Amino acid sequence: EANITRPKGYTVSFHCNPDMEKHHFGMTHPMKPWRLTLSKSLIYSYGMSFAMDNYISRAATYEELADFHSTDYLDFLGTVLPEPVPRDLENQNPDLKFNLGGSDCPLFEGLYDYCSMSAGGALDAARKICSEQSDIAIAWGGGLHHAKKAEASGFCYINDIVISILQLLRFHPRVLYIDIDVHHGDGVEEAFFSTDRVMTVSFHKYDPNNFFPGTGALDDNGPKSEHNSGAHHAVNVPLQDGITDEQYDMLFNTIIGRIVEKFRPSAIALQCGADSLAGDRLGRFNLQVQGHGACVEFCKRMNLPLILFGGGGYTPRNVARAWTYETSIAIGCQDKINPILPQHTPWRDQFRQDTLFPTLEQILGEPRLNKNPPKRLQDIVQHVTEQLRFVQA
Ligand code: V1S
Ligand code: CA
Ligand code: ZN
Repeated sequence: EANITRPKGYTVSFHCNPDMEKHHFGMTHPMKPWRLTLSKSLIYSYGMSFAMDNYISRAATYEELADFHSTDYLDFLGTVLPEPVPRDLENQNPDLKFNLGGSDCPLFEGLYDYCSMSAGGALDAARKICSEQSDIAIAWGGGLHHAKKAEASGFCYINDIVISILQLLRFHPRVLYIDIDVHHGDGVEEAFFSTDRVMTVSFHKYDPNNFFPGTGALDDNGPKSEHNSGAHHAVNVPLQDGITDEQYDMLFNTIIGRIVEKFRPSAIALQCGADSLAGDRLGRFNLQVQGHGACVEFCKRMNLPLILFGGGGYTPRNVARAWTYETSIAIGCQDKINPILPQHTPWRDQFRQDTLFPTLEQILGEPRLNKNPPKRLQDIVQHVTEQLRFVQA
C-alpha cells in the first residue's frame, strides 16, 4: 500500500464533502450516502490520497444551481420540510409538487444541503479541469443524472452533471458525456438535446414498461428536425439483463472509439454509476469490477481532460470496490495494488459478507442469465455507426 506514488507530470484531483455522506433517504430507500464513506475509506486505506490533490468541496451556491434549475423549483427545494411520518405508499399523496416527496425522491432532513454539496463537488471538479490544474478530476458524490430543470426524478434532485458540463462549455468547444450507470441518463440527455456542443451517450438496461426510467431507445438520437443542431447528438445503447464484461467492453470501445474520432471532444465527462455491476440491488447486468473499470481505462487512454462522476450503486461494498479500482486507474497504479483488501480497512466486515479474505475485484453472487444475443449487439454498433455519419466536429 505504501508505494503508491503521484503520477509524474499528471494531476488527479479528488473532490468530496464528508457532510454529504451523513444524510439519510430513509430505512428502506436503496440510495445510501454512506457508500461514499465506505468508498473513501477503502481508497484511503490503499494510500491513494498521497497520489492525488484532495479537496473538501464547498456547497454550490443558489446562483450556481440556477445555471440549470428553475428558481421556482430551487425555492421550493430550499423551503420544503421533511415529512414527519414516512409514507410507504406513494399514492397517498398523488399530487407531488416537482415530483418531490414520493418514495423515489423523499423529503429528508438537510435535503437542500445534500443536493448543493453533491453539485459543489462536481462543479469544483469541472473548474479544476477548466483551469488545467487537473488532468482527471474525481467527484464520486456527483452523477445524479435523472434530475430535470424543474423536477426531481429517480433519487436525483439537482443535476450536478449538467451544471458541471455547463462550466466545461465555458472553456471547451465540445464535451462528450458518457453514462455507464445501468439506468438511462435521461436528465443529461434532455438538458443538451438541442446543442451539437455536447454529445451524450448512455449504456443502460432498456425496457420501456418494466425498468426505470423507460426512455433511451436505440433510435432516440436527438431532435428529429435536421435544422436543430442537436440532431444525431444523443446516442443510446439499450441492453438487456446479464450483459458480460467482454460484450460490454466490445460495445464501449467500438462505440466510444468511433465517437471520439468523429465528434472530436475536447473534454470527457464519465458517469460511473456502479449499479451496472453484478449483484447490484437494483441493477441487472453481470459486469465485474474489471469490466466496469475498463471503461474508465479506455477514456483515460483518449488523453483528454476527464471528469469521473459517481451515480447509482446499491450494494455498497461493490460500489466501494469499483470506485476504488477506478481511482487507482486514474492515478495509474491499478497494477501495483494488492488485490487482498488492506488489513486496516475500516468497515472490513462489510466486505467479509463475501468471504473471509475479501479482495478488491471479486464480486460474489449469482450471475444473471445473459439476454443479449451477439446479433443484437452487432445491430446496435451498426445503428450508431450510421448515426455518426451525420456528425461532424
Ligand atoms: N428499480 C427501482 C427502484 N426502486 C425504488 C425504490 C425502492 C424502495 C424505496 F424505498 C424507494 C424507491 N425506486 C426505483 C426506481 C428509481 C430508480 C432510480 C435509479 C437512480 C440512478 O441509479 O440512476 C441514479 C442515482 N423507480 C421506479 O421504478 C418507479 C416506481 C416507478 C416503482 C418503485 N416505486 C417505489 C416508486 C415508483
Ligand atoms: Ca446509463
Ligand atoms: Zn442507476
